Amino acid sequence: MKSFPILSLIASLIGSAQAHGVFSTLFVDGVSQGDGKCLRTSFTIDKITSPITELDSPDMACGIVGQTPAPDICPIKAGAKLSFEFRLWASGSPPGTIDSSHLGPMAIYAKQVHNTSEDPTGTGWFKLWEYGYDEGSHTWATEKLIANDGIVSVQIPGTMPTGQYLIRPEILALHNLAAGPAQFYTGCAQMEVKGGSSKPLEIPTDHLVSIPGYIKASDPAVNFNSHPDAVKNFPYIPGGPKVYEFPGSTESDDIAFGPLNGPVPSSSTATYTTASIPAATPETSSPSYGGVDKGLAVSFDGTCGITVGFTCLTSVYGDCCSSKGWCGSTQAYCSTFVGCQPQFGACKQS
Ligand SMILES: [Cu+2]
Repeated sequence: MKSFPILSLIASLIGSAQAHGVFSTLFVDGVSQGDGKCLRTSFTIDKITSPITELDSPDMACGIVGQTPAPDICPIKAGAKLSFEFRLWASGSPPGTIDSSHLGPMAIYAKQVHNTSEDPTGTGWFKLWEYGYDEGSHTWATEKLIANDGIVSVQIPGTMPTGQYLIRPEILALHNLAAGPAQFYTGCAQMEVKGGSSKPLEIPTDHLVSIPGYIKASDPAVNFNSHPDAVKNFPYIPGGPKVYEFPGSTESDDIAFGPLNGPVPSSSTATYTTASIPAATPETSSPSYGGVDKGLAVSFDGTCGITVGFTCLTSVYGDCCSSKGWCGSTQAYCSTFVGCQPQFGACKQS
């Protein structure tokens, strides 16, 4: 019987070489936006379906061609349902979602951007939804996905601030750990949320991560062998940050793996409260917060200054407002000698 494990290994290697997956299509309230539309993907290169296995690769952010912006942006009403289709091949031929061997968790991340053509790598990413392994039904997220014809959905919170975002569905396949690393499959849709909160996006810093960087090769979440033959020690704990729940958010797994045209709860009308700006605590070695008007809204898009009326203080882009009206945290933004604007953020006398 010595040949059997070898044959089965060869079979599994062939299987994993042939049948991967790709995020191919975005749906808004059940309506396809068109294959590839608004997505940072490619329908002409075969490797687009290949797994990403180097966790520090920029490909982790938006996929294998994810550094290249899509030419379009899909407008989304706050409260809309977004659905993401994964396919074996971008073209849909031959049909399929991802090979059923690819057992593992899924998540959906988002990042607010000044412009959807931005480099997607770096901080600002937060998690809207995740699904690991359900011990009650003995089901991994990818099994739910395959059973749902490759569709996973999330409701954009009604209180999500208006603005441009990248949204990033993720599959983490853990079936092949005996032979190789964990496999990520991801991509990004470029979208503009309309009719949401006019308040700035305020994600607690412990919910914000950098991609790549949010998961390391040593993390238990990427070292849990999901292969049916592997000895497993549940529960499986997904990696990355905790899911950020917007005020009045209604995320549920019923929506996630429900039908494309299934009902969605009416969008939330919860009011948004702006966190108060921390009191000034000047120290000689750190930026001074001298003249900041505490009534200013925190920049949600990286702009600042008198014309937009935003402060950079506590913004995700950095605390300092440059002479040209952009938030940042380096010398070019923070030095008073190059025009840092102390009334719209922190500045340094150097
Ligand atoms: Cu694969």
